[in-house]
Amino acid sequence: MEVVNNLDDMVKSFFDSAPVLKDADNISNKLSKFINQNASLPGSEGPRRVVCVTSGGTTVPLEQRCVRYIDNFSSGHRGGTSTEYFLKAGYSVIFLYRRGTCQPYCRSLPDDPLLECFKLTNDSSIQVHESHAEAVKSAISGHHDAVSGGYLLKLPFTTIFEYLQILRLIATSLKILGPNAMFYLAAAVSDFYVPWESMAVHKIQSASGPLDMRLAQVPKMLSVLRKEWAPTAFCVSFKLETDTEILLEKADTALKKYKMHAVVANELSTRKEVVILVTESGKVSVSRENSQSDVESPLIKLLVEKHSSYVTDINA
Ligand code: PAZ
Repeated sequence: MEVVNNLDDMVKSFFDSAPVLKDADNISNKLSKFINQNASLPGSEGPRRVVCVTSGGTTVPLEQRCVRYIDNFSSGHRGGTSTEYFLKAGYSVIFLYRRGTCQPYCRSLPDDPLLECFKLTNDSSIQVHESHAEAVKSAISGHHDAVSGGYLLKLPFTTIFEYLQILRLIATSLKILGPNAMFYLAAAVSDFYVPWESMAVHKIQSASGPLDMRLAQVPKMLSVLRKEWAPTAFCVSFKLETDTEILLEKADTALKKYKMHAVVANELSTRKEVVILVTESGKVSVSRENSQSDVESPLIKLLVEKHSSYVTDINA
């Protein structure tokens, strides 16, 4: 495997060797329609703002005709919940999510909603179970209002290749919104991958003995996003660690190194209860009010305020 060190070369090599994105034209068309529509809609302070929320984890395929892949734990809860709060705050949302992970407005539904929420009546029509009626109604109406109103565009990904190719399409399309665009990068993105050209084509055979595989480093696209793809957008990235000792230091480094406007630091076991918002002006601990509420509610409120100040400063 050729080792590429310089960031520009790593980025070029990643995209040049990635498998062609299926449906790229369709995704681009959906994006331009959504962004143009929203660019002409008024928001509470100037034009309507659009946020790209990324959610869930990327997979790293080990074979081109993929049977096995490396995955991670992310459930998409953060992204799905945050999307609801951004919509509530008057933003339009491009929800870039891992197929099969949590969806906005579906948090109160059981794991298998189709089978658990509905029942067949004696005349074979379908009825909602009384116990799930409220959750089903609120999921359908929240989702329907957002999608049919043109405020929510959902784009799925599975692999690291799809994720970064779609993120690039979104970022370059959002460039026209300048500072009114926000990136809220909550997806758990693989740090390592198998380059497509060095990947086995067929299922790796166990008879060949222990597997020895070298993974390349995924280029740090946050830098590219800030410098090239959407240089005036407001960018929020996430930092997850399991060791609290290093969490804030790593978040600080990410803020400076990738020139983020904010970094949300969270620890694996407490991520639904508390996060720390790291910005140039300091660190703020953000907690949920009680066990029934969401930490995303105060977090998005704070970020919306920070985004507003950013837009005002840029326009001044
Ligand atoms: O998806 P989820 O709700 O289970 O978890 C959210 C999270 C921990 C993936 C997110 O808050 C986060 O920190 N994302 C970035 C992870 C990273 O450092 O790569």
